Amino acid sequence: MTEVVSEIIREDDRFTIRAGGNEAAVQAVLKAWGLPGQLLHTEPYGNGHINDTLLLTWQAEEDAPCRLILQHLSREAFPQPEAVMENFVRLTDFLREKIREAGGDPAREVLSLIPLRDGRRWYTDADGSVWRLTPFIEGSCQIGEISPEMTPAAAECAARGYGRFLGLSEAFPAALLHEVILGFHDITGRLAAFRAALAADPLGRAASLPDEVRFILDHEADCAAASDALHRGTLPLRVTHNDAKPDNLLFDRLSGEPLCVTDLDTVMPGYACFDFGDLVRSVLSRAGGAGKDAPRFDLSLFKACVRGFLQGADGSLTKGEILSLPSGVRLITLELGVRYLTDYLEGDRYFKITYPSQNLDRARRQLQLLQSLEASAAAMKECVRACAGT
Ligand code: ADP
Ligand code: GN1
Ligand code: MG
Repeated sequence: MTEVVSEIIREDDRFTIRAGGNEAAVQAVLKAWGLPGQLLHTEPYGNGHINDTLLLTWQAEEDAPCRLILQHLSREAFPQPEAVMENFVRLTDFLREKIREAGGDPAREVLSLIPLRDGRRWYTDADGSVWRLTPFIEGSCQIGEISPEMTPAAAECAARGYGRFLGLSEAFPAALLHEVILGFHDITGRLAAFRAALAADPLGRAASLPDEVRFILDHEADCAAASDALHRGTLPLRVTHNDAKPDNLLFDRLSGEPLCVTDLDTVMPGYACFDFGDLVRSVLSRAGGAGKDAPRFDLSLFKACVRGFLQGADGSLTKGEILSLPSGVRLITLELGVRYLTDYLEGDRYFKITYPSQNLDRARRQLQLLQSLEASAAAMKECVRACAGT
């Protein structure tokens, strides 16, 4: 019997997936693929903050049921979703070849798109919204399944996955990628957007945030200097993932090793230290446990991240890039805190929330983490110096 537990609802150009709805919206979208067989089951999947992700169980005629991932791209985050998909196709076609050359299994180690009836690789609906369908990578699991606690071994493993991604993408001409979100890691631009949100204050939320606002504004000058130093031209621009958190990696269920990097929507030219920064801040945030203690620096987790990242990148990082890693951690942590707080001030239009002050809570956690990172700057520096051999 067909069991469908979700409904996709459009509200002000955002889609919401609600449990207990009907299957009509999913069925309508799936028509573009014209897959033989029938939909058995649909459920919301993953804990992404941006796109809508559904896990489908599909009965293809005589065969055993298979699982598919159907995703709707966020219009708020990606005003040019077709550019996102062009990046996806170009990079995954390249990675497939690399993985094949390295003797790997491209069907499991890189995402692939199921083509539509007419051969196109994604579906654009009548409203210009983009949908994509990928085979679910079987035999894979999430970080929490390989290690419920964020241990150094789990952190090292995740870091190896993202280091490998940088290494494998090294020969891909980064200039072929569209800049799908302008100034994504332009921290100065993010601070300017924060100031603008603070001035506009459409919901009257600014008055209740004096400490957070002061903390952020106190960081403006340092942050501009650190960001200028990165842009001085000594660091190579490479293909970076730009959302390098353990949640966006799949691991092999049997070996526990990183298997496939997912969430390729923000692949763009960037600096290695930004991916490393995202990884470390998400590892440390997760180690604290959401909603529990404030996240803080942990040297053994940091060392594990450095070790795994360098191992995965397999010699492709320059000495300058290795020395820049701590800067990436501090900048990305501040940047995400600023992004969450900006969204809170603007009325939670960008990051999905499940309760009203969630973006404020998320921002506070990043700012708390930044305080702890600043107190540990010397330890981070010493660790990367030793790795860079200086
Ligand atoms: P969002 O942009 O909303 O974060 P993601 O692309 O990260 O969405 O997908 C959400 C979750 O689904 C991620 O945890 C990812 O690991 C998992 N996922 C995505 N595609 C696949 C796939 N083809 N097979 C298995 N898991 C997948
Ligand atoms: C968003 O979709 P998700 O949860 O993987 C965001 C990232 C943030 C992350 C914080 C396109 O990623 O930049 O670091 O939330 N993605 C986009 O968890 O803005
Ligand atoms: Mg994601």
